[in-house]
Amino acid sequence: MVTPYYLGMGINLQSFDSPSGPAVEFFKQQGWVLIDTLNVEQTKQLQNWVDEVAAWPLEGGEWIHHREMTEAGPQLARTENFTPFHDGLRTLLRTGAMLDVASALLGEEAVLYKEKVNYKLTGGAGFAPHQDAPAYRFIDSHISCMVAVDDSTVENGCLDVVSARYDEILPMDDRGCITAEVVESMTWIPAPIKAGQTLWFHSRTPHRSGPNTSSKNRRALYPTYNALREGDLRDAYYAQKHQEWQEARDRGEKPGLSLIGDFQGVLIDE
Ligand SMILES: O=C(O)CCC(=O)C(=O)O
Repeated sequence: MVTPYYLGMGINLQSFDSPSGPAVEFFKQQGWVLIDTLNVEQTKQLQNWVDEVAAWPLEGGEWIHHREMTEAGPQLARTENFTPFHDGLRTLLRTGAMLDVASALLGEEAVLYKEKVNYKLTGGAGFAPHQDAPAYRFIDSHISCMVAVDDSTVENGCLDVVSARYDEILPMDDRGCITAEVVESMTWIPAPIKAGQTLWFHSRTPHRSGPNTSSKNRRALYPTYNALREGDLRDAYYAQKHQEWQEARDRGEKPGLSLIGDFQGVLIDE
């Protein structure tokens, strides 16, 4: 049985001082843990930073914006590769407490592998049940998290996770998502979290999310970290992604949002 404490309140970042402390132990058991990362002021600043990133032009930068078609018209779905171009977000995700927690949960020194904002604005689509690990080609030891920019609720499409099922890569369908039979056999826990909290999850922890059917946006950062022992591979990751997208375009295909087909919305071809 999962201790609800960890979903309701989170562990205060200040008390996260030991690689063998309760957060790490809980993470080892469940494959996820909730940490209170940002205070109210820092959360407001994060919201401003994400507004700034969302206002960057669609073309002309090395960041990558993706848009989806919703009932309200075209909306931003995701921005990737933004830390080189935003000082505040680079400092938040590549140094300090976030990196320390990633290292403690990985059990060794971590480095940022990639980063994205998922906007999930009103009407934005959800994500099919999947594990992240199959999309990470170059690394074996990695961890992801969701830093909530806005409160994330059942209505606006929070994550659902499965506890204590991160031991193996589960059977996948042709999109790289978990097969329907396996999805039905598992217990999914809704994980609503507050703006400023971070839900850390193992890269094999099954997760999914519904669409945003509310009138409130549900923006979140998703940094992924890998063990530095395997190398600082962030540039290689984006180079490979650009190459695969170009190859898809050259074949006359539409590039997807991810390297697996988990996104359930309709992408607008740029
Ligand atoms: O933002 C969400 O609702 C889920 C995102 C997700 O699972 C992913 O981007 O892999």
